[in-house]
Amino acid sequence: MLSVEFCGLKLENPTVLASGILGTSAELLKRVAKSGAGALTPKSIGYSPRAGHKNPAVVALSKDTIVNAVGLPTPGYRNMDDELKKYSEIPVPIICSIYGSSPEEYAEIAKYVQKFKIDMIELNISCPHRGDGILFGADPVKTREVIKAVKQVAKLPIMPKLTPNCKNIIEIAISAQDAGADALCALNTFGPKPFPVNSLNASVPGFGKGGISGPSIFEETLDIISDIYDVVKIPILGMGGVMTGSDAMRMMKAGASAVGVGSAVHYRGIDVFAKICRELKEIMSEQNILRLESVVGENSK
Ligand code: RRO
Repeated sequence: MLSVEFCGLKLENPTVLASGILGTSAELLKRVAKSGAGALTPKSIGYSPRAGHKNPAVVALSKDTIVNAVGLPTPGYRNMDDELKKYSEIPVPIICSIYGSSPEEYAEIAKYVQKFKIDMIELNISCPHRGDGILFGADPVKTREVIKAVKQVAKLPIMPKLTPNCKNIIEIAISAQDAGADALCALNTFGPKPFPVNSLNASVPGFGKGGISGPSIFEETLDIISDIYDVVKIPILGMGGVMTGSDAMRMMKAGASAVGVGSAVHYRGIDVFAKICRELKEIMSEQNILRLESVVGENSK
């Protein structure tokens, strides 16, 4: 059985579209649902309209690494009603991702978006290249402040998205849990790293550097998820370089209750969700696994 329960959400399978990959358009998100995703996370919605960084925003650094510096483009949460209304037509759970510049902004957006038919709120405290230096997720105190502010208004489960770009992610994860997070999303992209121009690419992201994703970050992500699983009780949405059913299975065994899929959409197409599910089913039958939920954390340290 591929179905999993994640933080009270019933998912037909554990694959979740990661935020930032396919925008916020309800029509496109409907296609992703039809392509087999168990849940969807639209691009993070911010407080005020913001244009984002110059193009190119997403560049392949090597065959297994993608660099992005999209720059949090958003129409601003008050200008999202048309799309947010249409999310009610999407047949799988929606995890609405939001970001702000202060705990109060997060709380205000969270209060607003939950008027629409969404199922969970992701707090993006971890974009690595906002350009204004704010990285709430690198600081346990600021992480707690954002979560506490949102918790006061939230009727839905809330899930901060953690960053690997911090001194001690275990401290951040515990702080998030203690502040009232219902789940953790781990992880956002690595970096930003300076972007060496090489023979594989002609262009540099418009921002000059960007967050790293793709298969090259998978093993490191797996280790971090396993470390977090060992210290928290709340469920983890694991993501970072998952390409195949085998990767998804390893991530669940490391401690993820559901698995985010992002860069794999670029590598394997929009139907990557169905492909990963088929591969997962094969592995389950080979390994005699009846319920996917039973493997979560099996290989943690
Ligand atoms: O928009 C972006 O450039 C971006 C965001 Br909001 C994020 O959370 N992570 C990322 O790698 N890029």
